[in-house]
Parts: sequence; C-alpha cells; structure tokens
Amino acid sequence: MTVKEIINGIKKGNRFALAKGLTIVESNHPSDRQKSFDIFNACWQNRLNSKRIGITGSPGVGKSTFIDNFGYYLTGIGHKVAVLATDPSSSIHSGSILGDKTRMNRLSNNPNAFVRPSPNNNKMGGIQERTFESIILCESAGYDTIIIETVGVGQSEFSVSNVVDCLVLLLLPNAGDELQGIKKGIMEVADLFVLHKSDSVTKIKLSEAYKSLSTALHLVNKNAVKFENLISQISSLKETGIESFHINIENYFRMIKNNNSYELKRDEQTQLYIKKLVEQMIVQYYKKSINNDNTWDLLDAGKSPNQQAQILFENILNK
Ligand SMILES: Nc1nc2c(ncn2[C@@H]2O[C@H](COP(=O)(O)OP(=O)(O)OP(=O)(O)O)[C@@H](O)[C@H]2O)c(=O)[nH]1
Ligand SMILES: [Mg+2]
Repeated sequence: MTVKEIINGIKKGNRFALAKGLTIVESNHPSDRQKSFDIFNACWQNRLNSKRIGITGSPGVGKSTFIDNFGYYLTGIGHKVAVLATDPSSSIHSGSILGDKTRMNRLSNNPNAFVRPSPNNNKMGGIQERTFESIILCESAGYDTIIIETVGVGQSEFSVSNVVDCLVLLLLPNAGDELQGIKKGIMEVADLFVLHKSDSVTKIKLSEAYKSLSTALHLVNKNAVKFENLISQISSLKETGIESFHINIENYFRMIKNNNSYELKRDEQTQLYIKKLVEQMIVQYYKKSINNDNTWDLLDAGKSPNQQAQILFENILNK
C-alpha cells in the first residue's frame, strides 16, 4: 500500500489501512519517518473529537476483561471503540500479546471496535513512545472512544496521563491490602476509580473497600466530585456495574468540558508533544553536525573535556 492509499483507507475507516498506518507510525526505522509524518499530518487534519480514556491497574486486576466488557457495552449503544493495549508483561511472557487479544474476544470480533496490542518495547509501564500518534490515527478512522490499557502510569513523558482525558484506576476490593500498596501519586493522577472483580468478595468486604477507598481519596483531596460519581463497583465476569460506570464517565466528561480543563489539558498535551519533536530535531541536527569531520579539528587537547564540549556546542549553534 502507498502512503496515499493508507491515508485514504484510514479516512474511510478501513481497518487494514489503519493497522498498516499504525505499524508505520510505531516504527523506528529511519525510512519510515517521513511516511509516518505524512500519515500523521493527514490524520491530524481529519481527526474526530474522541473521548480518550486510560485504564490502569496492577497486573491481573482485570483491565483487559474490563475493557472488553465496557467496549462491548459502548458499541452496543452506537459508539466506535479503539483499544491500544500497551502491556509490559508481553516482554516477559511471550504470547501475552495473544492473551490480551483473546481476553478482548468480543471486542476483537466486533465490527465497531479495533483492538491493537502494542509491540513489547515498553519497559516502564505507562505508554509507548508513539501512543499519541496512534490515538490520532484511530480518531481519523472514525473511532469516537479511544481506550488505552497500561500497567502503571509510567514516568514523565511516557506517562499515560499525557495522552488521555480521563484516567481510570482499577483496584481489587480486598480492602486494605490493595489500597495500602497503592502509591499516593497514582491516586492523585487517576480521575475515576473502579473496585473490580466485585463478585470475588462478600458484600460486607466490598462496602469496606468502598469506605477505605473514599477515605484515601479524601486524603488526596478528591473532594470536588461526589464519591459515588468517582468510584464504581464492577464485575466484568458477572457483567455488573458497567452502566453506572458509563454514567460516571459521561458526568466526568461533562464536568471537564464545562470547567474548560478538557481544552486546557489537551493544549498542554499537544505542547508536550511538540516539545518532544523539537528535542528529537535538535538531537538529529546535533548528530549530523558532530559527525562532520571538520568539527573535531576545532578541539584543543590542552583544554578540559568540558571546555572542549563547550567549543563544539558553540560551533554548532553558530552554524
Ligand atoms: N472473579 C473475577 N475475575 C475476573 C474479572 N475480570 C477478570 N477476571 C480474571 O482475572 C484474570 C486477569 O484478567 P485480565 O483481564 O487479563 O487482567 P489484566 O489486568 O488485563 O492483566 P495484565 O494485562 O496481565 O496486567 C483473568 O483470569 C480473568 O478471567 C471479574 O470481574 N471477576
Ligand atoms: Mg491485560
């Protein structure tokens, strides 16, 4: 497929073209960079205003099963759902990528859904280097809800919070145990909370977990929203709780749109992305300049490495 065919295909919602486009955008091969920019630029102009939702939580908490359920529910009420699953465990257990695919059985076979397991080069939780680009491609293909699965929130630039509007943290309802292990940081960055596998504990245990989660959220000042709108109790196995979770999501988006934080966050995220691109351009420019043979003639062995580096740097700047 040519770049033009891929772009046209994506705009028409062709899944094969979207998969091809994503592969190029995710590629680190130098020969794919220009193609990647062309595809991204075309998709940027054509993107939908989707809801971007991150799903995070410890390994095995049931993220994939939950996404399969929630995504299926959304397609049932007329939405088009794309899932980008960045799964670090895939580098440990080969085949976990397949595992993810099968745990999203209903979505993978749904004409209104698109499931994309990530390549396994994600080492620190959080997102892939190109997740932002991938989101834009999916939006251009007509998906109005983009769900990102990730273990942990990742560090700085690879943090899932840099690419989503709403971050949902899944927790097990064994009150105390799970909550104590949760770092304050993630409670602060998550927007909505799910006590997942609610079928696995008694009602009493579940309500204890609810109370201790509310207390923990109180401590990190999540007071602006009522707790019942913040915490959902879901069993993906028994398929309970999804509807009220959907209401919480809708309320959350209404709130951030009304108070402008939706726009502000998106602007910040775009700025971060631009900064990252400029950094890459500077590094590429530097590499080209430093490999220039004449550069090394400027060095003066009588000076310290710091001083010599300064000379080279100024020389690059003055070019
Ligand atoms: N009892 C119960 N088990 C569940 C529920 N949802 C998922 N599970 C089980 O929990 C296990 C892990 O589910 P996954 O959906 O793969 O969890 P995950 O968080 O995506 O796992 P990783 O991607 O490996 O981090 C599977 O055996 C599921 O069948 C639920 O609501 N109740
Ligand atoms: Mg998973």
